[in-house]
Amino acid sequence: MDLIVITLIITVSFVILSFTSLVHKKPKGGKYLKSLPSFPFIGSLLSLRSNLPAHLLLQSFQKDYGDLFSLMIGHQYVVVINHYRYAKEVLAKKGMIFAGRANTVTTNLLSRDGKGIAFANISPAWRFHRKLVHSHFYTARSGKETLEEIICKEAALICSNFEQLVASPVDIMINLTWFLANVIGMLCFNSTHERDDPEFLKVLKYKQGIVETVRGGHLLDTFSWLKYFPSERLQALKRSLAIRESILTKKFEEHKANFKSDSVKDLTDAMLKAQENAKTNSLLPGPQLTDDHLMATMGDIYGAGLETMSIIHTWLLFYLLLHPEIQSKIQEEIDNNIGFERAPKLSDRKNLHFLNATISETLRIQPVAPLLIPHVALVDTSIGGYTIPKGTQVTINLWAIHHDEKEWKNPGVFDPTRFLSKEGKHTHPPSPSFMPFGAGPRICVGEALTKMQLFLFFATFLQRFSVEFPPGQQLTDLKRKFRIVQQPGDFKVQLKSRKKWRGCTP
Ligand code: PLO
Repeated sequence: MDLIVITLIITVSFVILSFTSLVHKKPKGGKYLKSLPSFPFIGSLLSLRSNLPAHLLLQSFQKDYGDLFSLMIGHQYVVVINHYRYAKEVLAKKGMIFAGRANTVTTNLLSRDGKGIAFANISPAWRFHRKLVHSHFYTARSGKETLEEIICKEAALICSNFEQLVASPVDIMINLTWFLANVIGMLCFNSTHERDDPEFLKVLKYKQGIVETVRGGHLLDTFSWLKYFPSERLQALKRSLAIRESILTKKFEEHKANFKSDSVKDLTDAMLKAQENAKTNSLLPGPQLTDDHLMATMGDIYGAGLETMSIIHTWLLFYLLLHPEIQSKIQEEIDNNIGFERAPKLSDRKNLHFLNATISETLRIQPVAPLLIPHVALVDTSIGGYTIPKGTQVTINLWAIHHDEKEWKNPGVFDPTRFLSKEGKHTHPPSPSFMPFGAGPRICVGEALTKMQLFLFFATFLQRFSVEFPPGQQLTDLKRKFRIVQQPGDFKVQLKSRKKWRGCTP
């Protein structure tokens, strides 16, 4: 780096240092949380240097700092929660007070400056976009396939595809992602991809590019002025976003050209219809239904639908490989309750207790976003009686909550039976320390979709197949890549068509 840049960094740092020390003084008289050691300008960064992923590092501070403590990231006051009691206070009881989102360089780029759903601050428009998605996903739609029909059709298709792949080990992640992309693609755009469609491969590429660069606790998100300096990470994010932009814009323009308000086929049409209605209905938030807003929501839903689903399906499949006895139990349940004459349906959920328990246990042991997305206090408030000034960022350590030894016996052990009653029924979580989709006003919009999809896919899959590690490729765990989500490493499986299924294929 040349001298001018270094001098610039030092000057800017001092300006910011003096500015932040004026602005971020905590009001006197409050009851403040125990804090990690913190220094001017860098905050607690020295204590945060570690090879551990952030959720494990923050959990490790629990011993000395308790379930609720604070730290400084640069000049940002951050509160960390490692216990469900405080998490519920923030997410549910005071959900509206803590419903803000942090303003960071990378999430601002991703969300077109805070638009859409996941990274937008709450507002009537944000609520409207959420409702639109919710009602499009879950409300019965006349003349159109239901969510259940879409998932069942795509699950049957991928399973027929798997039939061709039983001869040799299969790269499972890409195949699962293809199926999941088709479900969310149908919901968002009423379209699917062929397995080798170049556009699908481009989607995988940009998705990975975004996940690798967005909000990874990087310095760029701490010191936003760094964006004015050359940054490979920022360039990589911009490149991925440009690919996403070209794909989503194409879909959006096609929808606009063919739009008929009496035939709403997918989420994009539903949003275009709301945009059209807003022209005549002053109760609709017209200024927040511009093309830019719609594209942001589209990007969030398609992105979240694809990424989170592929992570959780991959983990569940991996646990089936690790525990053949769990696999057999689910298959026994399927054989007894569904048989082979028909495909599984959503109404079978009430009978397949072991599969439901396996889904819950996967969501517990491997939270997709171990630190959720940080919440921000919109006004001066409190958590557990401690003073929380407006603007505080709250990081909820879902990993610590789902692995709390006081709440879960041997939390690191995969054991679906913890979600079963004595009679073998899938019951409510045995501990309140379980919130895989968050809680309160910002709870995940895709919660019901995720549970439906996991159930229908694995019921369909296990009716037809068993899975094993390919010979000589036995694993005991997967590598994890922790970013905004925790991605599992790739692995191969050996599919085996079940004898019973082969005998009775409907
Ligand atoms: C995944 C990559 C996409 O291209 C963009 C995107 C949008 C929404 C994000 C999602 C990514 C990751 C998972 C997130 C989701 C919003 C809610 C979800 C963060 C970055 C979770 C698990 O909180």
